[in-house]
Amino acid sequence: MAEHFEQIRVTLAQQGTDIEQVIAHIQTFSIETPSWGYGNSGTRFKVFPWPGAARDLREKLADAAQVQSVTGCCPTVALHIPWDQVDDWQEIKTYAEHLGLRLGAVNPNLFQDHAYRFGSLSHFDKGVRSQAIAHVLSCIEIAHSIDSNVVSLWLADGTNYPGQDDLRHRRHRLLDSLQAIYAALPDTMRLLIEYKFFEPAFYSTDLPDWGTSLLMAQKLGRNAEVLVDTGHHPQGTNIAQIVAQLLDEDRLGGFHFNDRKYADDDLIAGSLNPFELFCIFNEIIGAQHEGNANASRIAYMIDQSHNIEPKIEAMIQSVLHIQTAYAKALLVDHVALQQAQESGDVLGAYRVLQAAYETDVRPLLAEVRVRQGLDPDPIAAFRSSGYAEQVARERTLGESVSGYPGA
Ligand code: LRH
Ligand code: MN
Repeated sequence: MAEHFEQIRVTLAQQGTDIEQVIAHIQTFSIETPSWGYGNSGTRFKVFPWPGAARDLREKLADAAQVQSVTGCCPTVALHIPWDQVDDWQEIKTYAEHLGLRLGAVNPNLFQDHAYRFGSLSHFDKGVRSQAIAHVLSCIEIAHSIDSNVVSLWLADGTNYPGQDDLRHRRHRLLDSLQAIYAALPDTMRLLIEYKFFEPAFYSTDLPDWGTSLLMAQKLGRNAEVLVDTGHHPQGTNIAQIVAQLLDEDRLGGFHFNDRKYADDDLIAGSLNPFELFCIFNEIIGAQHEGNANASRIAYMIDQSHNIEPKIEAMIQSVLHIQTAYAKALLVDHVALQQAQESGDVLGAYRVLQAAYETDVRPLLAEVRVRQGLDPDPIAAFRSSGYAEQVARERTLGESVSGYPGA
């Protein structure tokens, strides 16, 4: 491992990159894990209960603390309301801090109440829209009470048939509702607007793409930004280019990392398209190199459901994939890249990225973990902890509040 690390140091030095700077960036890079990724989840066909799966917020936080203890880069946990609703937010905030965690982005749920058959913030019935707005305002209250500065909004709103509703009227209603929400947002908080091109609506979705979310964010104000869920695009979409555009518009609020082969599969990030993840980080680090302010305030979050695999280990694996893509992107020789780009050296430019992408950064990440007093191999550390077996013994398959239908 050490000689490999030395080799990376020398290669970087040759391109004028100080490996200590790279390590410093990796040490400050953090990834938020989703509470709902630790509970039982599935598809519309089946939820396979996992022995020892977290059944409530306390157990989800305890499992997230395991991920933090072996990776050292996941200090916050995203919440979903009402899946994670509790009576005493101060008590759970203290419990999280006791575990070495902080409570992160608050995700309202505007897709599971019976009232939302025809939508929530875009619904034609003013009463339903008010109910939905009230729910988001209560989530802003929760975020305030747990010192979280992010409310992350995804809407299932849309239609299933042509003519079912007036698409411009839905847009007007959506903007009105978002403006009522934005008016209640403290200036210290950000509203992230997530988009998705389809599902559960199958004809039109009211927030289908980055452009629609960006337009809404720009109409609302400075604290409204776009959230990019990597599983929410039509096949063939160049997500790295969307990232470049949002950075340029200073409205890239955050990510929901996961991976997919077909639709919104919510699989382990980087498990199918690791080069896509690398290209996304290359855009962010390239912008950072040019002083883009947005690039240093991005909320990196995971949004996955682990339907057949062990949930905690899947989360650790995801974190390793994301850290790896980020570390490889830090190795890009930006001077050589710009020279090749501005001299029309197409393949030369590609090979600059390829050189970074094909660098084995495991010794680098291992070094970072050792310096943080961690085991260089988080998966091995977790497996040898016996935690998974312990919770499987302790957590009988009782009543669980995962929120996933049928879970
Ligand atoms: C919608 C989504 C959204 C969450 C949900 C769990 O597909 O990506 O971010 O609310 O998954
Ligand atoms: Mn998402």
